[in-house]
Amino acid sequence: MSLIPRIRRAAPVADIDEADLKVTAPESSAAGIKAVSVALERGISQAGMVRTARALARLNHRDGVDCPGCAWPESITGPRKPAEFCENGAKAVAEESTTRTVTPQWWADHPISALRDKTEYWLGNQGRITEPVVIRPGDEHYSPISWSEAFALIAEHVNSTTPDRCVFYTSGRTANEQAFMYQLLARSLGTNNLPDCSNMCHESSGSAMSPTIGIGKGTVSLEDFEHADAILVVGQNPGTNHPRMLSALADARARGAHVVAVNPLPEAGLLGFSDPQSATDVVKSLATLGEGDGERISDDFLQIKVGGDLALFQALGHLLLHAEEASPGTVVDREFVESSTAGFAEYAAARAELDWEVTERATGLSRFQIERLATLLINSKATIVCWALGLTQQPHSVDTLREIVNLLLLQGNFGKPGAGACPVRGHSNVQGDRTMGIWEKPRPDFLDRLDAEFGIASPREHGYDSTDTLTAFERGDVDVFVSMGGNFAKACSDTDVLERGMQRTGLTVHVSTKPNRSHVVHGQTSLILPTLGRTDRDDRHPSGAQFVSVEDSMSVIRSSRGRLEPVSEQLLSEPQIIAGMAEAILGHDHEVGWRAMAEDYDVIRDHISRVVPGFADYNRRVRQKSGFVLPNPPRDSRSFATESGLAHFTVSPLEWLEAPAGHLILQTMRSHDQYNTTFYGLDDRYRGISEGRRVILVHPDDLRELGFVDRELVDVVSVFTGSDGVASERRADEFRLISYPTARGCCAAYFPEANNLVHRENVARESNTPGFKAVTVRFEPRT
Ligand SMILES: Nc1nc2c(c(=O)[nH]1)N[C@H]1C(S)=C(S)[C@@H](COP(=O)(O)OP(=O)(O)OC[C@H]3O[C@@H](n4cnc5c(=O)[nH]c(N)nc54)[C@H](O)[C@@H]3O)O[C@H]1N2
Ligand SMILES: Nc1nc2c(c(=O)[nH]1)N[C@H]1C(S)=C(S)[C@@H](COP(=O)(O)OP(=O)(O)OC[C@H]3O[C@@H](n4cnc5c(=O)[nH]c(N)nc54)[C@H](O)[C@@H]3O)O[C@H]1N2
Ligand SMILES: [Mo]
Repeated sequence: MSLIPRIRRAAPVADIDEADLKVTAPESSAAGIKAVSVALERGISQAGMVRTARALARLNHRDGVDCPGCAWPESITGPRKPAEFCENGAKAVAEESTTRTVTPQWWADHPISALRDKTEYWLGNQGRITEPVVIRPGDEHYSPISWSEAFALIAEHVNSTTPDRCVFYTSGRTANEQAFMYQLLARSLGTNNLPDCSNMCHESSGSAMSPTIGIGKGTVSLEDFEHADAILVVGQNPGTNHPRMLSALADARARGAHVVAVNPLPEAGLLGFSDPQSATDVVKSLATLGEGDGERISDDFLQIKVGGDLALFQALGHLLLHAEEASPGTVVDREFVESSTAGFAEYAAARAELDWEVTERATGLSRFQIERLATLLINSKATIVCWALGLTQQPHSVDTLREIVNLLLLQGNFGKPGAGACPVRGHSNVQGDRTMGIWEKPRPDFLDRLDAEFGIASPREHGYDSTDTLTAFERGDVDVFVSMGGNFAKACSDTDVLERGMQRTGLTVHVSTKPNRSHVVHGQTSLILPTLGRTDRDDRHPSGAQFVSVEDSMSVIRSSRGRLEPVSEQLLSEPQIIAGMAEAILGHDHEVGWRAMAEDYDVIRDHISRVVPGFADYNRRVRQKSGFVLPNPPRDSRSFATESGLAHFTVSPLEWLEAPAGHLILQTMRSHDQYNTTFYGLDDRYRGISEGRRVILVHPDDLRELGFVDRELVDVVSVFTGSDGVASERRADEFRLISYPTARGCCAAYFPEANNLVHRENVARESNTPGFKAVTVRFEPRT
């Protein structure tokens, strides 16, 4: 008997109506009882009570499913909390385990022209795609196609062009096994065109850390939060994007650590927190309990201007050096600096002087606030600096992050308990994808091992990253675009330019779970290949049920095994789809044993164990209860795998973002009710904004100075001077201005609504990450 759930829940009929927008006062504390009730309500409406309970019961538990929400780790040594509950993790699961379906009949009912008018909210909420579909030139609808015909069609397109005109994009939900096969496919074919969402996300972190400390990953473990004296949370909104991090912060604070938030917005999760741990108790007593105010999370909140962090960290470096001069041997870890680092003298010389007027203008902070933070750091024996996208998506991001490395090096905050750099990664396996070789600039030693393992000849020239891909689309240089998850058309910058380019492309292939914008602004021919998600059971293999594995933000590798019955018998796993494409393109007699890998994921892991450092004995170690931890030289042994074997201080010129008169600096961010380009719902609860998304949050004094009023409807115009020296404008119409307590001189809007305002050349230097938090804008009244 098929266990495929028979109850099909209805999808929302209505799309977003911005006229319904509601605005209330922002909240000052995150999580709490409300979080549990909202999450359960969403789960039940998508998947029903039984399926929701089944999915949530095993979330982030040993031998369970790795939460597809974020990359925050679970404890591997300490006691596991009985119900590690996270509202947005539960929503991520509800989104995937939904019993709503997008069937061939659904595609027949919805012409592509009608789908182009829908928002991501409506598209994603239609449900899980049940069968492979195709649209060919002149068609008005996607229609069913068999898997073998789909693979043959891909082969036909790939084999009639050159590898450099094929692009293989990856989104960070892709687990290790499939990521490894996918990069192997691209390289067997002859291209390193492997852009991924990481290029738009934490690439700046890797670009800053690899040359300075010899590794592009964080150097702390979760246990370090139990030993830190000071924890800085900079450019990050954990209450929404990494809610389980709030428990680590609250525990640290309860034992006496100091937590300081640096952010232009007073985000609820940075201010206060109510622990929703015991979900069942909470649900039982929901009717009688009040929400409560929550405990404080941070001791101090520095409301910095967007782009002001480089100035802040330079000022902190100056103050620490100054304090060291006043009482030598008390601040700088001399022994560490002398034995393990290079470049200290140049750094100290560059930070000797400080212009306070400029610092205050660049940061929007007072000298007093910065000195108070410096005092905290001076007194701290172990400091962790956490950051996310508020620091990675600006022209000078790599400089800012190198300045954080400088500050950590000064006090020897590497390789000791309670200290280190903590870039908090986004997608649940984005870090693992890079470890598996999803990278447009692969290291030659990686390719050497790959070639030796498989008898292929990988190309050595670098391929396209995400921004290069956008430019290649614009130039008409892409013939085949394959997307392993994700929604590139909506996630990248300059979306109008990209959409036009994508529509000119010969073939687009989307391996997806749910409909999205990239499917409807497709290439001339387009395939949608439906796949199993993390929570789905993957057992249609000769060797029985399979599991996959992922790497979290702290380099822990763990298995993930889905248990839910898939919504359709037609779904294939990602390894099966990659093998199908590879055999069709490269032939059944290709050197690589594609089929064997797709049938038994142990075979993939055996290959990985011989190609990727740190994965020896992968199949045994991944089956250990707590998985295993990858080597991390700064953390494990205070050593730095740079060319010199030393960690490097660096010197960057001061830079910040300042808008010309009549303009503000716009940052784009996530609401509490979305996952990147997918929207769970329309309630950005902590910020008090619901039922609408086309809003711009502006400080009331800026609103007044610019001559606008709260709730006024405006068109937004961005200004950017490109490499040709020409200032160009981008427009996004009909946004509502909301008076909001953000820092002065800047404003905030939601991603992806504002993406079209970001010029494709507005990127972070060195990492090429789009300047999603550095857009100069002005408002025009609607006439
Ligand atoms: N529920 C949920 N979870 C998610 C995601 C999701 O969409 N939904 N996305 C996942 C992904 S892929 C990622 S990468 C992460 C993203 O996690 P975050 O980086 O937390 O995501 P953003 O919403 O972009 O928030 C950026 C934060 O930086 C602040 N900020 C903006 N500019 C500046 C600045 O110049 N300086 C400073 N100091 N702060 C600034 C903003 O006010 C905001 O609080 O979350 C992951 N987790
Ligand atoms: N303006 C602005 N733009 C941004 C950002 C920003 O802060 N501001 N952030 C950037 C960041 S950090 C990121 S990571 C990117 C995100 O960019 P992407 O990773 O490309 O986008 P997502 O919205 O995460 O992808 C959602 C789609 O993935 C598919 N999917 C979900 N689960 C699975 C699965 O298990 N397998 C497969 N094959 N498909 C699946 C579904 O069809 C869904 O529609 O966006 C970037 N864009
Ligand atoms: Mo991300």
